[in-house]
Amino acid sequence: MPALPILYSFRRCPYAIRARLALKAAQVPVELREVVLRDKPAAMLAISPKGTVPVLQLPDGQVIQESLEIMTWALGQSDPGGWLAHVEHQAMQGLIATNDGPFKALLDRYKYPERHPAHTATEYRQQAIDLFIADLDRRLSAQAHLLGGQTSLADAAIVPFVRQFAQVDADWFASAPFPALRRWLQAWANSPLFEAVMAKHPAWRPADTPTVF
Ligand SMILES: N[C@@H](CCC(=O)N[C@@H](CS)C(=O)NCC(=O)O)C(=O)O
Repeated sequence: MPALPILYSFRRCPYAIRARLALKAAQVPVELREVVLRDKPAAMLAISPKGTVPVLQLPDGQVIQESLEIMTWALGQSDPGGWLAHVEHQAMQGLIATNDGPFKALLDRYKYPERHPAHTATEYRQQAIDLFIADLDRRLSAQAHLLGGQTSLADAAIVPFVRQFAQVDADWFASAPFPALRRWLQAWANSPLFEAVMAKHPAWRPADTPTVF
């Protein structure tokens, strides 16, 4: 059997989730190595000293250490769902940049307000709504996916972060005034693709038999 790419991953990390979504959607098999963040494997740090997951090591030795680059690499191999087709690349990059930059910063503050005492959790949540969440809901009221009638890279890249936002206070989110966003999140979370990428795997140890994902 030819060597597979190796993915260092952490189940709950939103960046790793989106990388796994793209790899699964592209039907690119990889060897999955589940990482414990407080005890990262030496083999991972040797190829990616910055120490974040996900990291993808290709059989030719090339190392991809940014989740979005892993997504575009995977979809460049095969893109049966057309996630890179029919989308305005500038609009897609803009949405993902807002997600990864200011929205992620507010999400961390909303999750851990005690580390950021300048505002309360409710204030950080409102800032996240004003910045991003209300806009996503508006988009999804008019169309099934963030950039139109078809799933795109933007949906997959952003959904793990919206899921975290929803989980901070699930009771509040269940009746918050964002029904279209709630529907979109539910559809993703209940999809076989999402369920497949959220399967649990024990932490990887070098002597283990490879787990093919
Ligand atoms: N820009 C990176 C961010 C990845 C990232 O920050 N991952 C977190 C986990 S969600 C991480 O590995 N943090 C290092 C640590 O917690 O030690 C990417 O898109 O891949």
